[in-house]
Amino acid sequence: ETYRVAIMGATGAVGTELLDLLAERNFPVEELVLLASPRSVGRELTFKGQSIKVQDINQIDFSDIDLVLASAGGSVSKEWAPKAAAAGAIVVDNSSAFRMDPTVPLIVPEVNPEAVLEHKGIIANPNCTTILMGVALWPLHQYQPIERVVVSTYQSASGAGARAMEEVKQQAQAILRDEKPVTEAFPYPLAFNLFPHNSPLDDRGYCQEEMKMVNETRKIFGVSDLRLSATCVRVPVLRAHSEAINIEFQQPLAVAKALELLHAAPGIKVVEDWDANYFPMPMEASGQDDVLVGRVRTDLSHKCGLELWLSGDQIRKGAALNAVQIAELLVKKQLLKSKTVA
Ligand code: 2RA
Repeated sequence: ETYRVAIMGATGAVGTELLDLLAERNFPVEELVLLASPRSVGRELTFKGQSIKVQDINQIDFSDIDLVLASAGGSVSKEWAPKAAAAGAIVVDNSSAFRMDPTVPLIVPEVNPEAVLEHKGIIANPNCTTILMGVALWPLHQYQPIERVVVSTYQSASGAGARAMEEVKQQAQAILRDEKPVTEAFPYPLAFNLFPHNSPLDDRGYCQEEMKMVNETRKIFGVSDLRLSATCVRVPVLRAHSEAINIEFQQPLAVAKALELLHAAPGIKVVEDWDANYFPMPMEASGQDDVLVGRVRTDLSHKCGLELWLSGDQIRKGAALNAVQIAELLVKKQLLKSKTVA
């Protein structure tokens, strides 16, 4: 069977990665429809050697679409995902609009693939930081329930979009010329700098990005009271996030056992050479499907504690790849129906 697939936000950093991944992974596309904001209408993108014009979302009849991959921001998803689902399409939404909706499965295919069976038309893609952490923690949690997590993130500019990636490069050039850097995509200069994630803060002093890691991980793991505290930081890196994760278990977990579990787990590449002091780096994680995990060590301050470090491509596994893997799961479980008459 082949499917009529629409990409919402086709010209963004995640949108273009979705298009590339559908081709690279040979997803069974009958026809690809590209949707973006009015200012991008008419632009042409290439899919499998074929040039496709970006269309205005207002002109689309979703009753002709089987699958929508949405990455155009929360307001566009809020308006259009329910309409597309009502017209019979299945929507995999990368925005945060529906992630905590109890009728919407929130899925990391390596963690909770079975949740696709519960979809009511919309499936939510978790936040990038949540996906990368979930892939790494799940194999450990399955072996030995996790009591508590403390995570610090080192988030790339790509999390704020393609323009932000350009801006940090321009800022670096400006600073090297002793000029004042332009700050539009970020509130402060990011080049040669870093700052706590600038999403809105709550009354406990946590920002939305940090609470996404808490609430989304609880939903994906099915552990509503999982104890998790996050500090999210934006760093001058282009497209891969890194995370320092401290994990507390009910019983001590030996490093050798943890490494055995991580080596065997899907979506993970263990990267550690202690003699060479070589561990996951964002520069190496960029462009890869796997989450790179390393520097696994016992927490010297807690006998049931374990520390690990990871780097993962924020645009790929952190967004577009996870969404395409959910779409592949829908096909595999015969949940995606083609409206194209055979
Ligand atoms: C960020 N995770 O990195 C958020 C949105 N992609 O800012």
